[in-house]
Parts: sequence; structure tokens; C-alpha cells
Amino acid sequence: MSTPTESILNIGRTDDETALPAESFIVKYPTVARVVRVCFAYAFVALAVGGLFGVIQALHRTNVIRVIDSADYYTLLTAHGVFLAIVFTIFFLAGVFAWANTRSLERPPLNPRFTWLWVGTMSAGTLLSGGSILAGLVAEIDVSADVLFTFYAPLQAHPLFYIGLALFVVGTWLAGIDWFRQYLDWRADNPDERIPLQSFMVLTTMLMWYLSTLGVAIEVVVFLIPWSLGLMPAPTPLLTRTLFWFFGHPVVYFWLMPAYLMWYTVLPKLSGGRLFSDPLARVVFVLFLLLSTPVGIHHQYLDPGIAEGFKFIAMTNTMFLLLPSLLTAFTVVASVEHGARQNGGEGYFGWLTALPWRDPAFTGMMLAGLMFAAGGFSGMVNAGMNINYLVHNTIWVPGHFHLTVGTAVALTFMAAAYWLVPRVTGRALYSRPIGLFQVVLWFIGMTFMSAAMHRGGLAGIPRRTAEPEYSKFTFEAVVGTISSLRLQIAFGGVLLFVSLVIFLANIALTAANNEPATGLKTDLPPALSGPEQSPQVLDELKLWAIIAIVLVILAYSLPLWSIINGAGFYQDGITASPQVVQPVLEVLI
Ligand code: HAS
Ligand code: CU
Repeated sequence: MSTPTESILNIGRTDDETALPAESFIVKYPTVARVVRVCFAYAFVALAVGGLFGVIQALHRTNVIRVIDSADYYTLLTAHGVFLAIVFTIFFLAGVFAWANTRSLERPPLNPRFTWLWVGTMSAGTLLSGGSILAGLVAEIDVSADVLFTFYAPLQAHPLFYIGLALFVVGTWLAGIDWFRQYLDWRADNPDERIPLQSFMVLTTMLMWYLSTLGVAIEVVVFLIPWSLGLMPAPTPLLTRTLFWFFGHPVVYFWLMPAYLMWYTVLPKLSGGRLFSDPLARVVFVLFLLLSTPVGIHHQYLDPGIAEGFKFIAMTNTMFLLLPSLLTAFTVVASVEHGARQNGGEGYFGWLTALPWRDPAFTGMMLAGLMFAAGGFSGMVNAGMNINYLVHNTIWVPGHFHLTVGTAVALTFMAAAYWLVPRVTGRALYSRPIGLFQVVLWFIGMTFMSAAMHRGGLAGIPRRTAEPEYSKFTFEAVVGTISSLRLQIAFGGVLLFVSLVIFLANIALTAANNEPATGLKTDLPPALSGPEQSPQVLDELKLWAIIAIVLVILAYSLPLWSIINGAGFYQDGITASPQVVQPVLEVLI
């Protein structure tokens, strides 16, 4: 029997291939199936490494078990963030998008070499950046990259870290080109058809990604790489922060969109029904393209140097950005309810019992959605300028993003893997009951951890620190419950880690399973209200891209101009340029 890694990479020529139906994805598109497997393999290795660091740091900062030196805390925190929030999420989404675009356009990418080129570029970037962080843990090798996954000045990493990041992003750009070429090829054959929904989702998400990564590309290539190589002076922190958050907010939707793709197109099928509305789904993705980027300043409400008015505009845009997620909650739940009623479900809530809760793919996605309702709520709190002052830089914020990226996205991806891995390997899922146990365990672990983090944040516990001083007089005096919160965070973190190990084991055993997968024939059902009912203008990708660019120019040109005018490109002397210091002096003297 082959090892799990060999199995993941070698499928396409398994003993049981003959048992698979000719219409199944793996038989029709063996190369794409292989690309998806490689992307998933990277994603799962990153998940394992990042998850391990997660539990180590949860136990460390809660002072339950300490196996690392506090001096290494930031290296670990950087690895945790980069491996999970960047490598795991983006490699997994690359696999999902490659699958979805090919499946819905019914054709493979034009040139397999080009496809492997982007996989290779993303891999090279991962090895450089990931390697430089991990090497930082070995005292003799000085390639330190302790800058966290929010990498901006004044913290500085080794050039290899930034070069790896740049390569990784270039890899994703090439992937997008691959998917657009696939689409244009399809368009030539189908001039009058509506863009198939999954492909529409892939393309709008990639347009959003191209626009938003401009910020990080300028930050990394123009400022951070030359600075880390010693070729240029230190850039102004505020400028690099602003360029980072220009990308740093939309990246969260880059993680979320593939999860939504699964909720819109696969979850209805799993529940036994059909998507409620194809037009609504298109509206949602167009809204994300338009609104994801002009809100980044909501991460900078506390940054001095950005006028309150610009912050207010970002807040207003953010409130509009709630709309596509609220529409999603409605559409997805309506589709699932439709499925339940097809299965004989009745009553206001009785239909909930007619759903396939034993299926880990279904239950995982539903629990992810349920948690996202809470995560979305804490996002609304974050987004209010005045309330943000209370929670910013406290552990409330990690509480928020463990519900969003750590559950809405990560749990959906795990659930999706239970459904997709058999489709791209041709092998049956090793164990459904274990999978079910695993997704429920994630939900429970996250409930403990993130609820305690939110409450801890309100009590003033800071984020990003190895020594939050729980036991010292200050915190205990303010809220007597801190100790129990501390233990809830540690307990939740351990449950999450156990769940992660079970997930990885289940997937590895699936890859090595000799039993062929079944049920690969059935396709995804059409929507109840189909594309013919959605206005043609929704498919005008060029139009939406242009409007998105205009909105970004409106939201960012003045703030960037005023930052550059006020603080300059580079720090000189203490940091501030005369334009900033002078008015202050005039007031003081
Ligand atoms: Fe956020 C900070 C605002 C969504 C991730 N966010 C972060 C950070 C991360 C992150 C990583 O305005 C920290 C960055 C750092 O390190 O500093 N966030 C929002 C808002 C939303 C939001 C308004 N965030 C996300 C998503 C993320 C994510 C999604 C990752 C994937 N966030 C903020 C703000 C900050 C912030 C400020 C800065 C905080 C600070 O001070 O530093 C919205 O998009 C949320 C909308 C969501 C909803 C929920 C809809 C409900 C649905 C559920 C459907 C149910 C189903 C199942 C399907 C309105 C769709 C039903 C089940 C049954 C059983 C029936
Ligand atoms: Cu944000």
C-alpha cells in the first residue's frame, strides 16, 4: 500500500480507477484533479504546522503549559498566522477554484504547463517565506521574520520572507489568468450563454483579488524588499500600514468567497434541494467585488495621521458591505430549507430534523455558517468607529477572526474536503462518523475559545502578547473571572487541536483508502430561480471591475495623498516630517 502522501499525489492511475464512472471529475479531468490534490496537500501540511503552533501559543499565553521561550512567541505567532491565514486558506481556495471553474465550464485549463507554473510559483513562495519564519526558530540561522501575518513597518523581516510573499502573490495572479483564459475559451464557444455560476464566482473573486493585491504588491516590492535589503531608508509606518490594510481587508473575503461558493453550490445539493436564487448569488459576488477594498481603513480607526472623515467613510462602506453576507444568510438558509422540505420536513422549525445531519460535509458547513452569524456580529461591533476603540488591540479581535476565518472558512474547508477529496482522488472517505465527530468537536472547541476571547477582550486583555499578566493584581482586580476565561481559552484551543489531528488523519487515511468512492456521477442541481431570471448586466464583468476601481480611487486617493504629504514616504529622523511637526509646534508654543 502506498503512503498517504504518495496516494494524494499519484491518483489518476489507481487500481480502482476502472470502478469510477466515466463522467466523474477525476476521470474527465485527471490533470486538474491532480492539481487540486497538490493544492490540498500544501494546504493540509500548512494546516498541520499552523495548528500545532496555535495550540502551543494558546497554552503559553494562558500560562497553562509553557514549552517555548517567550522570546520565540512572535516567531510562533507569525508562523501560526502565515501558515493558516495565508498558506492553508489560499492553497485550499486555489484547489477549490481550479475544480469549480473546470467543472462549471466543462473544460480543463488551456495549457497544463501554465497551470503547473502557478502551482510551482506559489510553492516556491511558500517555501521561502515559511522557511524563513521557521529557520528563525533555530538560533544559529538569522533570517528572522517575526513580523506577524500583518507585515508592515516598523517591524522588519529578512528579505527572503518578503520575496517569498511576492512570489506567492504572483502565483495567485497567474492562477487567475489561467481561470480567465479557461473562461474566454468557453465564451468563444458559447457567445450568448450566461456565465456558469461557479465560474462567475471564481472570476468576480479574482477581479477583487487583482485590485486589492495592488496595495500589498506596492508595499512589499516598492518599500519592504528594498528596505530589508538595505537599499532604502525605512518607509513611513503609516504608509505601509495603509497599503497593507488596502489588501488586508479584502483578503478576508478572498478566504470567505470559496466557502460561500461551497455554501451556494454544494450545500443545497447536500441538503437534498436546490439553490434558492442564482441571481441573488450573482448580486452577492458583485457586491463583494465592489465593496471589499474601499473599507480597509476600518482596521486603522486608531491610527493617528488619518483624518476622522476618511475613517467615517470607511465605516459607512463597511456597513454597506454587511449586505452581501446578510443576503447570503437568507439565500443559503432558504435553499437548505427547500432541501429539507423535499425530504418531507414540515413546520416552522420541524424541517430542521429532515436534514442529513450525519453527513460531516453538510453538518460542518452548517455549523460553520451558524458560527459565522456570531462572527459577523462581532465584525459589526468592530466596524463601529466608537465601539472599536473599546476592542481594538484586545483579544476580542482574535475572538472575532477565529469565528470568521477560523470557523466560517476553516470549518467549511474541512467539511468541503470530506466531499471533494473523494472526488479528486477517486477514493471513498475513510470514516463519516469520525468526520462528523471532528466537525462537531471543532464547533465546541471554538465556542469555548472564541467566547472567552471576546469576553476577555472586553475585560481589557491585550492581543499579540506572550505575557498578558492575568494573574497580576491589575487584571484580577478589574474582573474576577479572568482565570476562568484563561482556562476556557486553553481548553478550547486543545479541543481544536484534537479536532485538527482527527481531520488530518481522516484525510490521510482517505488518500490511502483502497475502496473506490461512490456517488461521483451526480451533478450539482440547477437553481430554483435560474440565471435566465437574473439581469444580463450582472454578467458584465468589465463594468463591475471599472466601478470597483473608481470606488477604490474615491476611497483611497485622498487618504494616501494626505499621508504622503504629511508624513512622507520615508522616516527621517524621529519619524515625522516638518509638515506634521510644525502645526503641532504652532499650537503648543
Ligand atoms: Fe473582520 C478584524 C469587521 C468579516 C477576518 N477580521 C479582522 C481580523 C481578521 C478578520 C483576520 O471593522 C484581524 C486582522 C488583524 O490581525 O488585525 N469583519 C468585519 C466585518 C465583517 C467581517 C464588518 N472578518 C470578516 C471575515 C473574516 C474576517 C469574513 C475572515 C474570513 N474585522 C472587522 C473590523 C476589524 C476586523 C472592523 C478590525 C478590528 C480591529 O480593531 O483591529 C463582515 O463581513 C461580517 C458580515 C457577516 C454577517 C453574518 C451573516 C451570516 C451568515 C450565516 C448564514 C448561516 C448559515 C447556517 C449558512 C453579517 C452568512 C445556518 C444554520 C442553521 C442551523 C440554520
Ligand atoms: Cu476588515
